[in-house]
Amino acid sequence: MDFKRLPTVLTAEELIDKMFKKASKVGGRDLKDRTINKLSTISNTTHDYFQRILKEHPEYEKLPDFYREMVDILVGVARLKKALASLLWADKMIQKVVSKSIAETKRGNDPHKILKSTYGRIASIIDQIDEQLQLLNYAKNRLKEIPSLRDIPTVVVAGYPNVGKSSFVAAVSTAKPEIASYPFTTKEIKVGIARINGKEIQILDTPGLLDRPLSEKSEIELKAILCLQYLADLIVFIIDPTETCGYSLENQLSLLNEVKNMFKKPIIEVYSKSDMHNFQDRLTFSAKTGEGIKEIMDEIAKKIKNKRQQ
Ligand SMILES: Nc1nc2c(ncn2[C@@H]2O[C@H](COP(=O)(O)OP(=O)(O)OP(=O)(O)O)[C@@H](O)[C@H]2O)c(=O)[nH]1
Ligand SMILES: [Mg+2]
Repeated sequence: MDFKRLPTVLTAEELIDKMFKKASKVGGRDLKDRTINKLSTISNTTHDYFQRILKEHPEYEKLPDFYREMVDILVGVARLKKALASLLWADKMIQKVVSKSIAETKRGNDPHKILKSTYGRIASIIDQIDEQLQLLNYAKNRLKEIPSLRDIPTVVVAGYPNVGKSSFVAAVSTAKPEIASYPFTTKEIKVGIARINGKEIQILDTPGLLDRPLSEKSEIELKAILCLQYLADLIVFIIDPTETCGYSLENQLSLLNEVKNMFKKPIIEVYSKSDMHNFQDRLTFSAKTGEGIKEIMDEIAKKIKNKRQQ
């Protein structure tokens, strides 16, 4: 599923404008014929327009868990379904109004009058779904954030904000995440590819997590949780013992415990920023000097191999 291909959606005003402009260019043998042509053009174009949008959206409820829950966090599956249903409704209503007006025109009623009143009714139908059209456009922009993932071993890098997760991912994979000295620099999931013994693995950079109950976690943190829950074959948990990240070692270790209890997945605990400290009770690395990175990759290789052999 590639959410980057969802269509742009016009607002009600833009759509009405587009439809009527199109109809204004339609001709015919005489007034009656022209009116019928204009009306069918409007119903055909709105039908095609709505159907094209409907076709581009997946069946959200049937998406794999990770994607469905991401959509739920970013936009809301129920809201999206409602918006898509409203397009179907508008499509049907417009078809109905137009066929009635065409029949009236054929019966010899005043084409000018019919055209004017039908335009008014179509505009009012489209106006009624303006909010839904705007929601679909919002969804297009939000759902772009959802990464396209491959079915290969997946390592999820997690930890408190600012501890050096992105620096690690940048050092070992093809991803080029933003790195900065303030918390929550990473707001979206970034996917990098790394090679281990000639085989590709995915390494996911995630937003920082704080040690607090799930119900209090922000939208940004929830994205990291979904990766840990649904995508991780292996977790690399990064701890910054220098506390230059701005958070205490105690809080970071408490989050580590929570992650261990919550996900029950193979985990590698590592200290970052080894150029600034001498802690030795875990694997340690420095993204700055490159020290210790190879050892962590070796450990990842070992754990992934074990997992595949299970
Ligand atoms: N001295 C030193 N600084 C580092 C190292 N790794 C990262 N930093 C610094 O730590 C800060 C945070 O690095 P990031 O890689 O953006 O941290 P992050 O965990 O991805 O942060 P969020 O995305 O906000 O959660 C930056 O100022 C980095 O330059 C390291 O090995 N040594
Ligand atoms: Mg980051």
